[in-house]
Amino acid sequence: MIKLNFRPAAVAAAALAAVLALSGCGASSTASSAPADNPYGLIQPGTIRVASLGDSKPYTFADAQGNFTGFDVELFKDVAHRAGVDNVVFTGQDFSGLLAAVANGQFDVGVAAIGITDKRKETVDFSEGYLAGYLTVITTKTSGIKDAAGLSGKRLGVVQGTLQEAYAVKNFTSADLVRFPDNNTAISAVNSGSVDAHFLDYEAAKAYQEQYGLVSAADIPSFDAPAGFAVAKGKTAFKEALNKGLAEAMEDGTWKKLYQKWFPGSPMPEQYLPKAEQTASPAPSK
Ligand code: SNW
Repeated sequence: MIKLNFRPAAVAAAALAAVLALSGCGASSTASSAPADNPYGLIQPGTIRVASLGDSKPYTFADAQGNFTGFDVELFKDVAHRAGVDNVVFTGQDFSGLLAAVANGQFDVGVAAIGITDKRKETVDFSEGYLAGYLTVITTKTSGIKDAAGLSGKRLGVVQGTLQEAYAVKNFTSADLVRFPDNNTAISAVNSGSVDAHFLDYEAAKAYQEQYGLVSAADIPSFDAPAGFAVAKGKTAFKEALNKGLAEAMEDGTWKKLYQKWFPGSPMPEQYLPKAEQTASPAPSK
């Protein structure tokens, strides 16, 4: 493959490449080509492999044809395009394995309304936040559960590895937690009566309420853990390109357009709107 050619510049470049390879300075050990061809250290240069979820409508889900869509999916594709990558491949995973799969290099990024927390930052890095909302308990019309206190002695579903699981362990101590691999399985259990309620993200809860006539019993703010794109630690150029694309998508109104498309009628977190549309008055200048 390498043609030997003794022009001084080529020799110098080859020597430099050898030094970089020996010193491990190729940024990412998973990069399969030189950093110059693969500035983001992608698993396959030119393609972004995304770990996602097939059943978190309207954030991330697979449609009837098996194509991934939803707010997070469309926002991520837009941001990837701004970063110069149009080939974006989504794969459905169980939530519990998602961050580990990103950390160990099976995927370039995790996109699934993943809340940014210090605990998760031990495993992966995150882009800036792009969504801040509520965690919601949904139940049947006949369960009698009207609020969080009503969960006492009841069987409550959570998806393994979610913030809902952590919150329930800490705060719903008198509920009987039942762990599920994904939302669809948990909602089937609610509908069949084998659990009394399920605890999931606000917009996904809304979608299931509409689909199955379920009702919300509690909304818990999760604004301190806004969703971000999860990337392997050390992929700084990739993370920064995503952050730049995100900021542009927010400033030019793309974020707002997607939010209104996928979350119609939901309260809009102001911090992601174009600066000119944010009403919070700036600190008075003296
Ligand atoms: O923390 C929230 C955030 O404020 C926004 O509402 C989007 O969802 C969250 O990131 C929480 N999401 C859960 C989590 O990060 C569940 C993710 C999922 O089921 N896909 O664990």
